Amino acid sequence: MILLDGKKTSLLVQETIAKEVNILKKKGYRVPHLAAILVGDNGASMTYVNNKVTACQKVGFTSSVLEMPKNISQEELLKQIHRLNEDDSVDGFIVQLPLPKHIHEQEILLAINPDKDADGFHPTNFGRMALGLKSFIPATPYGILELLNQYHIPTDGKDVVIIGRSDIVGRPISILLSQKPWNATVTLTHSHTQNLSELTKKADIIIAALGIPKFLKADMVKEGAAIIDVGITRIADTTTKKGFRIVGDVDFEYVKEKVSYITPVPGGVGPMTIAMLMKNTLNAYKRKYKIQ
Ligand code: L34
Repeated sequence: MILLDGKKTSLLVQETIAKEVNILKKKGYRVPHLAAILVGDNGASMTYVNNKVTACQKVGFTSSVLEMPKNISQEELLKQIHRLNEDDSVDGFIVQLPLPKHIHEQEILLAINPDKDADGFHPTNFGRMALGLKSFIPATPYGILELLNQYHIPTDGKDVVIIGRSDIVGRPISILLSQKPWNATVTLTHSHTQNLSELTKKADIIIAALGIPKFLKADMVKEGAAIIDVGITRIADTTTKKGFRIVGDVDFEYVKEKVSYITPVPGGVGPMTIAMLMKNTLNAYKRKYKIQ
């Protein structure tokens, strides 16, 4: 079994970006700038945004975080987005999800200038991606593709089963893997899927992105399969310093004995998400200044 090391791979991606930033600097360009809007005080969201800021420092980007109270109005949040849309010093920005219940998420994402949409969540970018046109690819699916690529895991003609149809992970990765150059045969499963095990047991690659800890058991996977675990649920654990531990959607201890490749949680898809957000930000910058 080979562990798909997202931490190590994310560092490789970030090193490449850092080199490019250095070249830009030498040429007298300013460095790329990523902004993030963080609403409320969700612990996980705060950690993820912090990790994004740290990555910006690592690759040499400018970053800024706009922290908003959890009772912010729809109107005020839209105003902040318009401000970032118009701020020429900001190349890309994200609105960290989830948002509080009273906020209309679709309207918020629709307000982001597609050229600055480093998450690729705007319908224009999602539509472009689905048509195979140039677009920002959502960071988590992009990270999964990069991990498969770095470890030379073939997808061409392979059976891929995805568990979970979210707008951020399941749906976009299903579209991407079915396209060229990946050429996989994709099955997108969800809570209404019948006989899920029958499908997963035939899969060469399984992507678990449903958000239920340890959902994918050893008896659901084929010997030698590749397993991508996107789950990152926090479970209370008083024996740890932080008071919780992070558990993936895969029953790792048992599944790992049976498969060829598997991502750990943490240290798998999470760090790749961060690295590919950096890549999207650099791409937004390069497109803006027509570099390459
Ligand atoms: N707008 N909202 C927007 N864009 C995104 O791309 C995200 N996502 C998801 C949640 N909301 C979002 C993220 O950034 C999930 N996500 C994310 C980012 C980073 C990590 C996990 C999820 C990450 O760094 N994970 C570490 C452990 C972090 C910890 O200690 O909790 C890991 O090793 O998996």
